[in-house]
Amino acid sequence: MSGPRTVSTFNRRGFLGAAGVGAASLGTAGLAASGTAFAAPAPDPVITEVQDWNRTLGDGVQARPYGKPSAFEKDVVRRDVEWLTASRESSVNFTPLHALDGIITPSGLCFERHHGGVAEIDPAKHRLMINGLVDKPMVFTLDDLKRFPGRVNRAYFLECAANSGMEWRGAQLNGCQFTHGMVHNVWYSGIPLKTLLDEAGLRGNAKWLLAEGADASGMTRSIPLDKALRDCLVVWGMNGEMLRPEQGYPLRLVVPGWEGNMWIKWLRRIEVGDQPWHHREETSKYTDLLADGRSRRFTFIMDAKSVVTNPSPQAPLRQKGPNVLTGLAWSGRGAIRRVDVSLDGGRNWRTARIDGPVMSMSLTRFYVDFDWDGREMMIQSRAMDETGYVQPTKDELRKVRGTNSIYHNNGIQTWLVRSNGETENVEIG
Ligand SMILES: Nc1nc2c(c(=O)[nH]1)N[C@H]1C(S)=C(S)[C@@H](COP(=O)(O)O)O[C@H]1N2
Ligand SMILES: [Mo]
Repeated sequence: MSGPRTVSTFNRRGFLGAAGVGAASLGTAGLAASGTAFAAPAPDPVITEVQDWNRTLGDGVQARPYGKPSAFEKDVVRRDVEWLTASRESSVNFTPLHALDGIITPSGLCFERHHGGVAEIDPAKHRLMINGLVDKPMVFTLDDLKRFPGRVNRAYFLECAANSGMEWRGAQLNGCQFTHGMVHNVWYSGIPLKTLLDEAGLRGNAKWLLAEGADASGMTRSIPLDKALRDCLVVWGMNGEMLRPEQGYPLRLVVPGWEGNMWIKWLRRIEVGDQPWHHREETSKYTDLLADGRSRRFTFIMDAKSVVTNPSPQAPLRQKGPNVLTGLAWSGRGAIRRVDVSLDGGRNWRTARIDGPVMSMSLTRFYVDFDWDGREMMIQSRAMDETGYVQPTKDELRKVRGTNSIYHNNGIQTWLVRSNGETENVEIG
């Protein structure tokens, strides 16, 4: 489908006026009386003719020693936005959320964010060092790490703090891949970081860790010790196989629920200290500049957020009658408790049906099965997590945070579905 483009920000009054729809009539926008059936099939050559694949043998086994998606799925790919960054080595691409279902992101479609390109590391030459305020500084090979008892498997979302960052000043990018695609959710296999810290022996004054990557950017982030001991993992596995190079092969730090920047890839060193380091990625980057010139410091947790992935600009509505609306919700504070969906720009809400496992700090899938009568809709979703936190509107966020920010935009997204089914990124205010 189309790449990103800029659309204007809509003002609720202006928009409704232009569309010629009275506010009152939108109360049940898009909801026709139920009973609309699927159309009976017209005479269809696909059924009556013999197709090529019926006539000839297909490839044998081993034609694809490592399987790939069907060639017909060639458009389901990560995409970048060329004007966003100066180089592809320090850049980002986006997960095609509109083309996926369930909660697990296929490994090859996980968005990539790196600051010095993808390090291609020979695992035999990779080490993890633990130094600083420990009794015994240690160096581990990958094989050493795989011999530790207590290995775990966990699914967690990773969201870059800059996800939706281009939307602070209004609707920008036309597709949930671009507005919300800096998130992925995979199964990790590895060991609790606590296991390694226990092995090295923490000194009494230990309070912070510095995690460091082996890539050309030498990415470093300070992590409070209580978080490290609570649930951080050192992982080599991703969706049942080794990590992909893009995701930090052969070793990555997992920091559940916290901003993606802290999940150091190509992890090679953990230094234990008594205070944070205040390196680049936690001072000049990944802090939020407020309207009064002050900055929010250490905004680690990713607050509850959700997005409708279908329909969305890259996945417009094709048919009247029965349709399935679906989307994703997540929270860095725990499990998603409820997702509400509005079809009329936030006037009326209904509770979506959640399907699939609901796990703490993992993507959660929701559905609303509905009949569409061809009316324009303004679709929104609103997540609530187990702490009772409710996803705010973008205007509520701007009131507290101003518009200087890039990071931590978890405001409610609006998609305008036109009567021809075409769908656009808009904002109502
Ligand atoms: N070593 C290293 N780790 C890194 C980065 C990096 O550039 N180098 N980028 C960080 C950022 S900003 C994010 S959002 C996540 C992205 O993880 P992903 O590439 O698996 O999506 O990795 C983080 N870890
Ligand atoms: Mo990031």
